[in-house]
Amino acid sequence: MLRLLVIAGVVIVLVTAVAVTWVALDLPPPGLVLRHGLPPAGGPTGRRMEVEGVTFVEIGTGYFRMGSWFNCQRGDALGRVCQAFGLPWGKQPQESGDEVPVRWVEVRQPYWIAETELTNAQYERYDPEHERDWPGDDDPATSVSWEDAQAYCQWLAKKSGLPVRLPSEAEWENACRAGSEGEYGFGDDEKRLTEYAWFAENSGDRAHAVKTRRPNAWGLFDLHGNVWEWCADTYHQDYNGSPEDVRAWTEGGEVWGASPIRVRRGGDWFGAAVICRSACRVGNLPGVRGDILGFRPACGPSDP
Ligand SMILES: [Ca+2]
Repeated sequence: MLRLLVIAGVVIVLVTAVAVTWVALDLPPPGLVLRHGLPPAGGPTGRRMEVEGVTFVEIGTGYFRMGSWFNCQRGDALGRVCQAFGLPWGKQPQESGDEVPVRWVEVRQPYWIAETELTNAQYERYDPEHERDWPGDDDPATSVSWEDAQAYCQWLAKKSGLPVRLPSEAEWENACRAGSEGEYGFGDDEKRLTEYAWFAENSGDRAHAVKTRRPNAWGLFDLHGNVWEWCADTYHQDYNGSPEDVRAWTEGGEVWGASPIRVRRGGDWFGAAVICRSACRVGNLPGVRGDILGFRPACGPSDP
């Protein structure tokens, strides 16, 4: 009997020690390790394709951590009104808010994402009547609502026979992080943002041609800054209940009137560095248009 009690005690101590270590090191859920060893970070597979003038980069399977312990927005009622109108608040530590809980997300199947924001020239193959906010062919197409962006993706899908669509938030954040767990795809040093992004400090109050700042580690441009990018998801106030993989989270979420709020990502030429962070999220009505807001299409399966 005594021997059994000793064995049970040792087992309890061991299990507790492992659990404490797991939490302390913030390791991924045990299932991930058991199935795959340490989770691979994923990244570009090396495959690229061009569809109607749009270059897509294939992102491979793997795991990444989504979210942040900091928030660029207030999480209260006034903050949500400001979110709806795209007004940023300062970066604030958050125990609750729209970038938590930070969590592991799995890319179960490769997906494609455009190398750049969609440009005027690319968008106008679909809509020749599009009125440009920015004059250049290679400037990002703006004044496109979420519905316009959806319609473009559906047009390109039909024309190409490929599953072109808006990226999910998780796909977008994975592409933006490019393997980095810092505030930005290149790490935490805000001073380096000028190398990678057009934003308030260097834009001269205008959007710029795509691919005129440095690419991130996965060869993708302008995820940070230049123009905000629509994602497929409805806007939720936090990540509780979100999918464990990169599929778009479209069940539930915030509603304004009868309309679901949609998510935009990445900050813009007008915004401060804080809103260009990889984890920053803003919700908007899907019909909103403006010269700070565009998108980059994605393609491929998002369901496991
Ligand atoms: Ca952008």
